[in-house]
Amino acid sequence: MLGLTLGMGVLLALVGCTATEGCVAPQDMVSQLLQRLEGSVNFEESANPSVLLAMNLAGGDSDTATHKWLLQEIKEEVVRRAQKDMTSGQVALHVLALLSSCQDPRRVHALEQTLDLIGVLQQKTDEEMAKLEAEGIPKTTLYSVGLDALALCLAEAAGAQGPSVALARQVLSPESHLSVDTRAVVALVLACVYNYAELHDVRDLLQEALWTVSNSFLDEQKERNGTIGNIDSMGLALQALEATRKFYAPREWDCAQAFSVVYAHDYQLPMAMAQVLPALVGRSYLDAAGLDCSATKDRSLLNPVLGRQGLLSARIQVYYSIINRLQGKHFNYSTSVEVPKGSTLLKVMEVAAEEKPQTFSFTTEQTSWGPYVTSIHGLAGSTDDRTYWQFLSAGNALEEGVGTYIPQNEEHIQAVFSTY
Ligand code: B12
Ligand SMILES: *[C@@H]1O[C@H](CO)[C@@H](O)[C@H](O)[C@H]1NC(C)=O
Ligand SMILES: *[C@@H]1O[C@H](CO)[C@@H](O)[C@H](O)[C@H]1NC(C)=O
Repeated sequence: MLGLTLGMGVLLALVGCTATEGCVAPQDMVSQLLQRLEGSVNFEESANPSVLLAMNLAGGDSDTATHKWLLQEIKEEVVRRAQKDMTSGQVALHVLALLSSCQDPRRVHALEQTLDLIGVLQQKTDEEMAKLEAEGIPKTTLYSVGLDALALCLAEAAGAQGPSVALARQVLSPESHLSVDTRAVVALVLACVYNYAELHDVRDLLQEALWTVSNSFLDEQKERNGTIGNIDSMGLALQALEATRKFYAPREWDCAQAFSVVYAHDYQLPMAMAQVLPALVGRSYLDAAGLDCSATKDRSLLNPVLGRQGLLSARIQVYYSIINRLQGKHFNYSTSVEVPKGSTLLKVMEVAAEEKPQTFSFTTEQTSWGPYVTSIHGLAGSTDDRTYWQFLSAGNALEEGVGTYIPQNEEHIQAVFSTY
């Protein structure tokens, strides 16, 4: 009897292992997140390619009105804006979204035009690389260069290897302090390019970089009881660990520990959900080009989940300072504002600006992660100078944007004009 039970246990374990490699979240959790992500799509705003990519990777139904709208909008957006107004990274995300929707990014048809989006991406990636080689920093960020090379690699287009070699050197350099998010994207692209690299030196370099990044993630997960970076870098970090197994083998990944951190979090931001969903079904952006294009998927979904809870009526006081000691005329202004408990930092800034418009007026721009603060007190961040308004609380950089961060009573928030 005991023998039989043990035998069954081993058999079941083996089945679980071969079917899924062990790292898949419960189906109801996946459906719930997918539903929430789909519900976040706003037909008044521009379509977010990361959302379409995540829906496709997580096996969402491609026959829904939302899915069709996203795909159509993305094609139109590409034809209208890719060449002129998109950064290289945005073009790359659109390529990934199209690949995952079984569309050919070399021939995007919309608005009675046809565009070779791969050609556009190659050109923009060349511009990033030219600046990286000349000045040591790319036109935008290394994160975006990672996305560029990843999209080129998955589309089997030329031009992924050069950036990958540069990125591998960056992650191995002791001087570069790349964020978890950036290292995760780099790991994804290196794992893709590794399959195509022919030169031994190149393969060795990529392998060493992959080994280094994946082991640093595994070490951090172990040290911090499941967390790698912060909650919003978990999605990309898990995707990277999923995709780089053979580079840290025979070391094993305790994915259950990492997944439990994700399960314990109540995801609200569409971008955060879009980055974590693929990992929860055991996939990564590397699978974007390999989805079964003939299959029609049908999946019944659960009811939408409610958003934020109702706010309490109590009021709190928040101290707010804006500091520029970097550029032009320096300044350092402080104020204290009262807002309803549970208000976002954006609300605090709005109240400060209402009370003292001369000093605290600011502007924002809508982005994939929500409102991004572009200027305060007439001073704007700039990609050319690599400046931005950084937000801190008690000296620590916030891990959320102003549209979601909720200050506590008596908290002191600083906006500091900084470089990156
Ligand atoms: C590069 C980057 C930056 C760069 C962007 C500069 C540039 N010219 O590219 C800089 C250093 C300026 C930056 C700033 C901040 N960032 Co940032 N950033 C990233 C990173 C690594 C990649 C984004 C990217 O390039 N995507 C690819 C491109 C193609 O897509 P995109 O839609 O065009 O990307 C734009 C937006 O992402 C926007 N952006 C970048 N960061 C943030 C943060 C917020 C809150 C918003 C609304 C927009 C935004 O800038 C990108 C380029 O224009 C992500 C990591 C991730 N997992 O996504 C974190 C990330 C988005 N950032 C984050 C944070 C917290 C911030 C700050 C609030 C930090 C702070 N304490 O001040 C500030 C924003 C403050 C403000 N002024 O509103 C968090 C957001 C988490 C959340 N829950 O909201 C992330 C997820 C990192 C993390 N794991 O914590 N960031
Ligand atoms: C580690 O995580 C587990 C599961 O999430 C939790 O039960 C445990 O208390 C945590 N331990 C520490 C030291 O944080
Ligand atoms: C800003 O001014 C306050 C006093 O008003 C001071 O305590 C603080 O150190 C100043 N900060 C900077 C960065 O100059």
